[in-house]
Amino acid sequence: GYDLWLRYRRLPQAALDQVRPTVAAIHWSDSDDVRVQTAAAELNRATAQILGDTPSSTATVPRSVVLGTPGGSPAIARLRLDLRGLGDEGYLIRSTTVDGQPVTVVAGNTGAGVLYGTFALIQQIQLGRPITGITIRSAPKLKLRVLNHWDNLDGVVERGYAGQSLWDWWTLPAFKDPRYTDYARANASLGINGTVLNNVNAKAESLTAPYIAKAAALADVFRPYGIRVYLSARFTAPMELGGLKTADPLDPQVAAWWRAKADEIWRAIPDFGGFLVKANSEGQPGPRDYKRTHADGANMLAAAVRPHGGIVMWRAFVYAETDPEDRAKQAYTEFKPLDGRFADNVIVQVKNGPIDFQPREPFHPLFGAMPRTALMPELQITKEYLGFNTHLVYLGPLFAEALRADTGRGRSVGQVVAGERLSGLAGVANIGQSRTWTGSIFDQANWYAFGRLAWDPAADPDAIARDWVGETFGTDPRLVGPVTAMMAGSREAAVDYMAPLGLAHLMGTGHHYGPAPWISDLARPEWNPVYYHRANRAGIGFDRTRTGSNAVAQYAPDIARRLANPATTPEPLLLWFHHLPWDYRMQSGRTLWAEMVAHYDRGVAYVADLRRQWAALAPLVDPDRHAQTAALLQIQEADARWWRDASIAYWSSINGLPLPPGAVPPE
Ligand code: GCW
Repeated sequence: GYDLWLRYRRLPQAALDQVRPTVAAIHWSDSDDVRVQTAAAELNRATAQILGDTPSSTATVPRSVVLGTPGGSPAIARLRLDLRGLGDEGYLIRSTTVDGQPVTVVAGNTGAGVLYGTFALIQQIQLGRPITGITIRSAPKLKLRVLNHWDNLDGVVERGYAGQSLWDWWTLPAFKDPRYTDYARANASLGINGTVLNNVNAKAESLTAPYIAKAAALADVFRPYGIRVYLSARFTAPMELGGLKTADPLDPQVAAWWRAKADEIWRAIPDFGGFLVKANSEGQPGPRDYKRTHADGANMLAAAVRPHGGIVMWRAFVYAETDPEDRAKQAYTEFKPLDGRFADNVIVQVKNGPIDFQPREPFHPLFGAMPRTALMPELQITKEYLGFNTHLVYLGPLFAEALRADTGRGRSVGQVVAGERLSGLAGVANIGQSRTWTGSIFDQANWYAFGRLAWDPAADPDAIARDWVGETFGTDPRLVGPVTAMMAGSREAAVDYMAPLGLAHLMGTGHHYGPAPWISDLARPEWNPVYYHRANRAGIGFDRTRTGSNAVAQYAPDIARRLANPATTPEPLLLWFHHLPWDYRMQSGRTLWAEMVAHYDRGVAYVADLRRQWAALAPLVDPDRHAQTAALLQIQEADARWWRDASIAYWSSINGLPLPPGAVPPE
């Protein structure tokens, strides 16, 4: 699994016959742009492995792939390609002729565009698609496409299920593990252009000179792949490292400390991206400790990084221990009044839903509600709440659902965040030292889907899965169709067996693995599952209408109106917004209770089916990857039954109802 989707294996003969004649040679001459050199090297490597021989790279042999920018390559310039609208990172792949010779051109306005175009061309070859007679134009819809690593300096990855952190802080900066290059290749192949190296629960030490030097070494590895490095910053670093008495953002000494720190970092990393900050959230320090606003805090840091062209990603994931308000409302309550108050190099990072990466949440009400503020959605690639690395849950549909959600303001979430100014998408990484990178083969697809959706939030998750399967397992249609279908329904299955019909936050305390809807005695009320499901003899669900917390009022009027009424609330979100009697009549005609049980059964049945389908694919997958996946599916099936049986047992202890007719009895 180490090769990920960059598995450059020889194509079957039929496909080879189609592709081979057109990749006889690679020509490039932007030798001063390292990203073009990277592109050429990658194409060389891919074609050598996929097609079986190394193409020459000199200009004298007949050219069949020409890479470059009009500014750096006379050959590209002569073609007078129309590269308008492609921006700094877009590309054009076009089959044409040069001096009577057929060529495939990969062009961009910058080396980054050439690099991304080259990976797109490699994908065509990997998938056995023709590369003659094609024109492919593509440019990213979002500017910042970044991974957030929740990696601690001691190597532990918070919510990581793929082993220790990839960054070996101990041997950096001297030793640049070749794996860092492979990490960069994988990201560049998806268009990911930034990485935040350390956990948002940040230690001040990450901003000390030794760690800056280590980060600089990683930045050197990533630069040829168009990837910038960012760091999570601890708000009280001026006190912990600088000996100041305060971290008050309006204190001139504090601001001066951050300016000097920024200068120091940019001296070591000239293309450093900036800071990510988790402030006043789950015990982290922040501007509220000094009675300042989140805008005050963010803008002070923004001023420090501004001279270097840096940015600040400021998280809106806040909920206070002392605040009795519905947790789902708190970020909006705190941030909405700050609209228009953030500096223009600040982007507010907002989780896709209002609670915390649950199997299903409605979209966050801040999207569309802060028209004068750049917002970037944060998705969780690591499956903290979706079965860690053991469950086969393809997150493409979850990500796409979040990005396509209609804000009620004429545009989807993906569209409102794709502004002219700063824009982006953050993904909490699922990567570690595991040989498979992500702790399982299928979790690689979630990294992949994140990257593809950051490039184009409107992309179709099933088409993304299909590409991933083809690149990862090969293009045999007997495999691609079934595996893509297995993936397509897997997230809905997880929702069914974990948290159907809009339920959320039912998981075990601390580790977040497995069911524990009965927990009611944790120190903070909003950590208890009972806070969220509110089940009693009369019914179940969280009333977020006017008779309850009125969280619906945070949405645009049309959406709010629909969500205020159970009859017009989408059933998958029903219990997120409403407390309803167990015999509430569902669209299927079943009672709510019978419907819940049917969902649990459906989820378990889906996983049982995954196992059967995967077993049947054994002849088409290499034994190692097949065996690992089969073993994990076995765990998943047991877990799905556990979720179902424990949940149903608990709910029926509360509602006193028997299992509905036709339900599968627990084991
Ligand atoms: O989901 C919660 C996680 C924490 C995480 C926090 C956050 C990094 O359980 O582990 O802390 O979210 O997003 O800040």
